[in-house]
Amino acid sequence: MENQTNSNYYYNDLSSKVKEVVFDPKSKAKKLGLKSDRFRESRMGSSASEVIYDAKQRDRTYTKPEQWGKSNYYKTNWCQLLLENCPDEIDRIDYLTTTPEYFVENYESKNKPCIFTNSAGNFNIEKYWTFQQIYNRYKDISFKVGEDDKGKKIRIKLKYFFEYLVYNTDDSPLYMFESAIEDIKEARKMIEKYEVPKYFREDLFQYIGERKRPPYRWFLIGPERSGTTVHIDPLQTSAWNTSLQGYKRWVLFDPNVPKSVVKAKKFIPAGEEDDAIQYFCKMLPKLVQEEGRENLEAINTL
Ligand SMILES: O=C(O)CCC(=O)C(=O)O
Repeated sequence: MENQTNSNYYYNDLSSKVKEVVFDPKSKAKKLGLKSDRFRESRMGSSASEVIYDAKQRDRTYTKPEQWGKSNYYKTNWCQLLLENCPDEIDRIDYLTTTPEYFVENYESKNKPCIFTNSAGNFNIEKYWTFQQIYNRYKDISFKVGEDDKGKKIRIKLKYFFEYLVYNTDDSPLYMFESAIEDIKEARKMIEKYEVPKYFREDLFQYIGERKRPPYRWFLIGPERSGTTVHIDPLQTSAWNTSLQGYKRWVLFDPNVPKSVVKAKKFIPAGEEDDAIQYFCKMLPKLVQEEGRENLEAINTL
């Protein structure tokens, strides 16, 4: 019952609770544990600014880089509101005590999502995956942050992306979304630095052959407010994700819910884009209101 109240609360539009907040990149860098001098400035350095400007120009040709922050989300407490009012509608399963058989019977075979607690142990976060460790190891390596209109990958050096992570003021920032770690010689070591959870040891994509294998292994770093629009994964499979730092908001729809409903395009605010921040702040609450929470087979969680 408590969950129910919580969910209804979030699904009500939170716009009336939005407040102005102070943009403070120095404390953001501190929170992320980034110690290098380049994160002690009050704004992004000129090399990073140029690289980012160029990437933005190529990534979204329908809007100018100057327009990326037009809604001033960065000056608001929207992300905090989404965090505090997240309806927790997903089962938690203890990785340490749940057998693969139990998981298959109760979740995988029913197409039911869940979150494993105690599973980040498959990654040695302190030793390898803190922001500072990632920065030290990979700062001069380029990773994918977008695609141009011809589908060509846009890659930038991680050191510039980390500056962007700290200093950007975009409404829906670039999202580092590398889909081919195995193609980047200097980053391949990452693959040895985690263990595939015991439930997912079978690699079904191997059966389609290496040439046709779709992207199946990603490395993601998302600045505040970044995200993907609702989508179906390659070959309709379900991914497992481990969140190593920070928070990530999810909404998962049952495959029966029509795409036209899920996408909620008619609720895109005038003059805005169809992106994750708009979806969670503005479009999803309207969609739920129109459909009725009880009629919409969806799960929302952090
Ligand atoms: O991190 C995201 O925004 C999406 C991750 C993803 O695409 C997936 O697991 O399907």
